[in-house]
Amino acid sequence: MSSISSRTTLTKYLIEQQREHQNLPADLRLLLEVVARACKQIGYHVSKGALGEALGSAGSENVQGEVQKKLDVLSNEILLEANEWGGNLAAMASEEMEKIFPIPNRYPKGNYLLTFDPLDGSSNIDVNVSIGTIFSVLRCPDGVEPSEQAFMQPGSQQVAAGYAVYGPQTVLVLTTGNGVNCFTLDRELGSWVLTQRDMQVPAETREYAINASNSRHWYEPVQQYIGELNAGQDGPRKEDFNMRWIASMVADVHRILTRGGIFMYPADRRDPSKPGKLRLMYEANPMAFIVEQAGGAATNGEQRILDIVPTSLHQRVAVFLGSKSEVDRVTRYHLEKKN
Ligand code: P6P
Repeated sequence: MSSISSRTTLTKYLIEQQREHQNLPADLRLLLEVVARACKQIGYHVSKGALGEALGSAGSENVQGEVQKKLDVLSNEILLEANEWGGNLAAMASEEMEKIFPIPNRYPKGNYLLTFDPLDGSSNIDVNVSIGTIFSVLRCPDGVEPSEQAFMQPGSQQVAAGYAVYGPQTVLVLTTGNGVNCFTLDRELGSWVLTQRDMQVPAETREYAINASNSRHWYEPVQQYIGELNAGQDGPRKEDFNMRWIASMVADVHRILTRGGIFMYPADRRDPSKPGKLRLMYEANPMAFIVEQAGGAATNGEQRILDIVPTSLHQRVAVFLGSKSEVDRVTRYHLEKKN
C-alpha cells in the first residue's frame, strides 16, 4: 500500500472514533475539525515571523494584565471567526477576552462550550521559540443560557481537549477521552496526519520543568522536592536529574508527553492570593485531561486538577503534571506539610 493511502488524516481518525466509540457525536467531530483548521491558519501566521505583519506588541493588555502581542489578538480572532457560524457552539471563552463570547443570534447555537488560550507562550514569539494553542470542549448544560456560569464545570466534564505546537513541526495533540493521539501537519497538502497513536507519559522520569528563578519564593513542599532533585546522586533520590524550562507550556508539556517529565508552576509567596500563574479553564484543565489520558497525573499540589470546581472564568491554579510517580511524590509532600 502506498504511503499516502496508508496515512490516517485527522478527518479519517475522527470518523473512525465516531464509529468505534459512539462518544464522538457528529457535531463534536465537526467542531474539532474546525478548531484544527483554525490552528493551521494560526500556525501559518506564526511561521511568517518578520515576513508577516503580525510580530510585536498590539499596544494593549489582556484581562490578565499581560501585554498582548499582535499574534495573540490575531489568533483569538481566527478562533472566534472560525467557530462562531458552524452551529456547534453555544459560547466561547478565551484568555484574551474578559467576558465570554456567546454565539451571535444570527447563527444557530450548538451544544458545546469552547475555551482556549489562542497563543500560549507568546512571550516567545519574537525570539522564534515554539508556541501554541490550547483548547478545551465542555457540554453546554441543557436549557442553560450560555453564561459564564455555564462554563463553571470541573475539568472532569471535558469531552475533548487538545493543543497545537507551532515549532520545527506543527503538531496537534488531541484527546476525546479514549487516549491521546498526535497529528503532524503536512504543510504541502494542508492535512493533519496521524503520526503517534496512544501517547503515553512514562511513569518514571529524570527530567523536571520549573522556572527556577522563582525558587526563593517557593513554599516548603516545592523547596524540599526541588532540593532533592538538585542533590542528585548525593541526595535522597540517589539519581541525577535534568531540568528544562521553555516558558511555553505547550512545548514543555509536549516534551513530557513524548519522553516523560514533570511540569510545575506552583503557587508562591509573592502573592498568596494568587494560587499560581496558569489559568484553570484553558491551560490547566485541557493539559490535565490530556496528561491523564496518557497515563500521567495532574494536581494543584493537593488535589486532582480535573476535580476542581471553577468559581471564575480566569481563575488561576497551581500546576504539577506529568510522570505519575513524580507528581504523586510532590503532591504527597504538600499533603504531609498540610496535615
Ligand atoms: P514564566 C506563557 O506565558 C505561560 O502562560 C506558559 O505557557 C508558561 O509555562 C509560563 O507562562 C511561563 O511563565 O513565569 O516562566 O515566564
